[in-house]
Amino acid sequence: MMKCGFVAIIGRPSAGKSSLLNAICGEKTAITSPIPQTTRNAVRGIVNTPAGQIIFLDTPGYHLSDKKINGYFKDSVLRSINEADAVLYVIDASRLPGREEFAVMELIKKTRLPIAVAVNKTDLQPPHLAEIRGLILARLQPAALINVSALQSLNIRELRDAIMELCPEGLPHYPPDCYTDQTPEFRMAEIIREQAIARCGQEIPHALYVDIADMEFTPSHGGNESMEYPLAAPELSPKKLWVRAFIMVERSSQAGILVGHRGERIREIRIASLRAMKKIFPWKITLDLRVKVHPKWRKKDPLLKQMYGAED
Ligand SMILES: Nc1nc2c(ncn2[C@@H]2O[C@H](COP(=O)(O)OP(=O)(O)OP(=O)(O)O)[C@@H](O)[C@H]2O)c(=O)[nH]1
Ligand SMILES: [Mg+2]
Repeated sequence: MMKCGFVAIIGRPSAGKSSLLNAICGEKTAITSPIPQTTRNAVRGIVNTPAGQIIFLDTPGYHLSDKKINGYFKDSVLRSINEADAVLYVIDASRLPGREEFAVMELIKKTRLPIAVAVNKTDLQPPHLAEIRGLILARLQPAALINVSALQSLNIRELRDAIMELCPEGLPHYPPDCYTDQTPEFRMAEIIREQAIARCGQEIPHALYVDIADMEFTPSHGGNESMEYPLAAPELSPKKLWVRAFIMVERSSQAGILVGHRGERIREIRIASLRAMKKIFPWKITLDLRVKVHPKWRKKDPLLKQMYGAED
């Protein structure tokens, strides 16, 4: 009998959840960066093997903070847990667990779902590895506890197979050639955000979001363009896509940094984004990318709800 299950990926910011998802999927499904709190939405990555299908829900890093925006991220973690048949707990083995890590363990324990633990970043030869494994075993009863490296793809297949074991029996939810359910619009915004984060300092990443303002195909086919997955192969799609996007920041000083001297930085972000888009979309894309200031957007509930809230 085939397996099919939803698996929530839970862990602290920067534990390597999204990197691990990409390693397991073998596709770049979720954006990653060294800045904590990169992931903001529960992003789905789908893995198919002869044994069955796993639908991973990558979540924002679980973070103890009272900021308004963080409440949305926490809710997203809880919603993913509610939807899940099992939990993949990712822990960064290069950091000794503290208060926040123990809070994550508590949260996971409370779910009563089967747990697989990925002890990540073992490529860094973490000195506290044995201690961390001991702490996990003392606090959780994981069905699997596996040392991995998302960066070097160590033990990824073992982890994947162990997670499949935890999934219930069932038929696949998605066609086998799907590896994500994100809309092209969402993925474009994420790609631009990743490239912007990679090119600015520590504080700006949290202050920016990307707005895809306009998308238009030429030649147009009456506006009813199919953007359903799986996308057509490039040779089957002679269409051109024109996209206008804004990188939104909170202050004009941040806008200045993103634009750069004579527009150098925004140009780099645009070119790198196009390069990344070319790898996953079948269309020839023209990107009009600008920076705009949206003061205090992180305090505005309607926007936060629209971007990071529940779907309905
Ligand atoms: N050395 C090493 N670095 C890793 C590994 N996995 C991830 N990283 C790095 O850790 C940083 C965070 O990775 P992400 O995958 O974005 O982490 P995340 O848990 O999704 O973070 P949030 O979305 O912010 O919660 C990035 O700089 C990754 O390159 C690993 O196995 N080894
Ligand atoms: Mg992430």
